[in-house]
Order: sequence, then structure tokens, then C-alpha cells
Amino acid sequence: MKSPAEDIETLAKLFGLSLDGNLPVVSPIDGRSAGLVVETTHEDATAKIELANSAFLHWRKVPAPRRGELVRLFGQLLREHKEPLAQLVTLECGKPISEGLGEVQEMIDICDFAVGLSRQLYGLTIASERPGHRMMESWHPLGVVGIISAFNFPVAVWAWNATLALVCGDPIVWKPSEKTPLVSLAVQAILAMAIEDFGKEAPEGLSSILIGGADLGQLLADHPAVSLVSATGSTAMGRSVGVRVAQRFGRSLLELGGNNASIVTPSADLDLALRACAFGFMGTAGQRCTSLRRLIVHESLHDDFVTRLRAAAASIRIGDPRDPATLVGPLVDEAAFEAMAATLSTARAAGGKVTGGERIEQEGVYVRPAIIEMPHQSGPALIETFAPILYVFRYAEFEDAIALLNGVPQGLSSSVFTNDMREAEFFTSATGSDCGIANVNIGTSGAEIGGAFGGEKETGGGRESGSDSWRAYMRRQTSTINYSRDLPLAQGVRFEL
Ligand code: UN1
Repeated sequence: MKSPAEDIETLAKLFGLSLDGNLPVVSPIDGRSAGLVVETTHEDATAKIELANSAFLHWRKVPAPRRGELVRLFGQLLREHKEPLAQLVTLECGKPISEGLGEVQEMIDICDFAVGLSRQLYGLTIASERPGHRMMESWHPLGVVGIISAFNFPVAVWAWNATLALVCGDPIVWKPSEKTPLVSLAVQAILAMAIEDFGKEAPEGLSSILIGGADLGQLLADHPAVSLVSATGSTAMGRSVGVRVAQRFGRSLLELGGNNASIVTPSADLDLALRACAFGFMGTAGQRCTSLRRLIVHESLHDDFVTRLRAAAASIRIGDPRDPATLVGPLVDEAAFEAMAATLSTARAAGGKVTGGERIEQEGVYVRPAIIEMPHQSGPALIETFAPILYVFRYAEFEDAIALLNGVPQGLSSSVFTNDMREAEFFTSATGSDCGIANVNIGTSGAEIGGAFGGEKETGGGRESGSDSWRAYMRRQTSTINYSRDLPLAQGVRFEL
């Protein structure tokens, strides 16, 4: 196999990207620098936001189904570039190639969804209490949308936001993770091609990108022209961005840390549950916000099930994510390994029994997934460590399992493995899982784009992608129209001159 740097060079050429700049492009496959990209200065970032703001004045006038046509062209180009784009995802964030392809597929899917949506930005008509009056609700374009995305889904999560924002009439400014600048630039280049094909109805500055660190995210959060800031990342990042945006009464959409759990019950299909849990906690090397982090198993199955999971973790194929046989790639960088090692030692100190978690001797950061039996759900089990670590707990009563599942500050994804209809219904009811995502007989990760994606509590409350998430990207207007010759006041108030 070629070195990651050689592959990156070939792909950069293919997408017309320069590797001559000042910020390093590092592949987690070997942890080495493979070139440089140009950092955006604060001056340029401000100019891009201001240009996006003038683009808004034009783009909001283009009919929504026409805006959808731009996204259709983009989706078409993504189909044509699926393979090389997936390779770049894999090279820059280290996820196995089948997941890289899945990520680009997720972009294509959301394009299709957004194209359909461009003809379905429906409002309501509402019965007025006054004779000769009509009430209605319209959804109008909102303004510039700032998108802050994370390294682990470097392009799909941007696409959830970007495609919806574009059909909703909003220009976009993107601050990708500084760990994945090149694939972001490649996607920006593909969108530029779509804009070119679309023609001059698309104003200059409709889509732009800010390459660099957290300071650029802050600039986006603080700029009054950015109507909505959609941010994906850690709870700490969301706390900072959310407060900054709220201070200027901007809107934010936050998709932050998860601490996702699955319950395995006595009636579960255990082979299915095992595969789902194995993918949930080891897939993407535990670096998804939906990764399985806590497993709550009925006491009658606990030991057998955990033994099987330990065997899977001990034998799973870890290595170069470009190799199709690899199921677990590297952690993104040394800092990720340090965070994992620190969590494992805190867990040990708290009485946790750890298996796995060793570093594998080779270039890059490759680790054996770790399983921890904790005496209580406390300490490290209450925080999100972005690594393949699974805490296991046992339960006796189903209600206790639900209490454990809900007993953390985060509320993104959850699932139950059961064939008992009562348990399944209870789990998805108002008194069941408190998460934004509650699955039955499916793991916590790997959601489809059709549903609203996001979670409660410290996960930030935002909803992206499918269902009616588009509403976050539009402003709602209520209109009451009087087609009578009288002026009755609401609530029967009298005001006769
Ligand atoms: C994320 O980790 O930020 O449901 C998003 C999933 C993916 C998206 C994850 N479709 O796991």
C-alpha cells in the first residue's frame, strides 16, 4: 500500500487542491504530515461572512424549488466523486473505507431529501376567531448559516446543515475541524462546480469555508450577520458557542456530546445484540457521538454476554483503514490516546475492572477497544471520552435499567434489545429513554438521514437532518389577513373612536 501522504497528494491533485500553505494536513493512519493548507485570516473570515450576508439578499429571492436544483446538481457530482471523496475521508479522519463510503452516501441521501424538501417548505393555515379573517404561517429564509463541524464526520454532518440551509434560502459559511481541512476543501470544490453549473442565479459568496482553529469558530459565533450557528462537537465547545451566540440573540443548533447506552434484556436476540453492540462501541474506533459507551445487561445474561463481547474486542481486526478487511482504524491523534489512557486509569482507580485498551505498536495511534466493569455508574462513566471504551453494568428490574440509562448528563442516543413488546413500548414512551434517539433491536449509532438527529440535556437540544429539522433554518412568520370591511379586535376588545 502507498503511504498516506502519496494517496493524499494524488487526491489533492484530483480535486485541484494545493498542499502549499501553513497548516498541516495529518493522516491518522501514520500520524505524519502530508502537506499544508492555507489558514484563513480573521480579516478574510469577516469578509467571507459579509459577502455571504450580501448573497442572502439575492438567494432568498430565488424560488425554493430552483434552490433545490442546485442541491440536485451537487448530489449528482457527489455520486460521481463518491469513491475519491470517501478515500479522502478515510485518509484524513482514519475511519475504515466502508464507513468513508457510507459517509459520502449519507451526503448523497441528504441531498435527495433536501431536493424533495425544496417543494415542501409548508406553512399552516389557522382558523381565525374573527369573521372575514384568515391566519397563516409562512416560512421565510433566515440569513447566513454558520456551520462548525467535527473531525469524526468531517463532511456528512456539514451536508445535513448545508443542503437544508441552501434550499431554505440561506448562504453558508463553514468552519470544519482543523483535523480534517483537506476533505472539507474537496467538498467545497465540488459544491463550487455545482454552483458553476447552476449559473448566475447563485450569488457570489453563497458558500464559503474558514480553515483554522477555534478562534474562527468564535468569530462565526460572534458575528451579528450569522443568523444561525449550527455546531457539532464537544459539550465544552457547545457551551462556549451557545453562550456567545445567545448573547447577541442569534440562533444556535447544538449537537454535542453523547454518552449512549443499550439495554440487553432476557428476551433479546443475543447474536443480533452482540453484533449491534460490537459495532456500536468499536465502529469508527468509538469516535462517533452516537458510539455505544454504556451497556446495561440483565443479570441472568451479563457474564456470558460480556465474555462474548470481550472476545470480539480481543480479536477484532484493527489496522490501516484503507484495507477493506479492517473494522477498526486509528484514533485521530495522540491527544485522543492520552484522553483514553487518562479515562482508563481513572476508571481503574474507581474500582473498574478493565480488559483491553492497550496501544498497538505501530505508527499512528491504534488501540485495542476496552471493556470496563464498573462497580457504579459514576466518575468516568458520566463523561464522554471519544475512544472505544465500553462500561458494562448489570440490572435486575427493567425500570432500574432505564434509570441507569437516563442517569447521565447527556441524552443523545439509546437502544434496547428485547422481544418483549411491553419493554419495547415502555422504552420509547414518555417515561422510558430520555434521549433524542431511542431504538429497538438496533444499536445506538448509524442513524438514517430521514429522522431528526440530536439529543437532550448536555447534548444541546438541537435537531438536524430529517423530519422537520429544516424549520431551524427558516424564520416563521404569522400573518392575519382581514378581508372584511370591519375591524373586530381579538379577544373581543372594544376600541371605538
Ligand atoms: C456524529 O457522530 O456526529 O448516526 C454523527 C450516526 C451517523 C451520524 C453520527 N449517521 O452514527
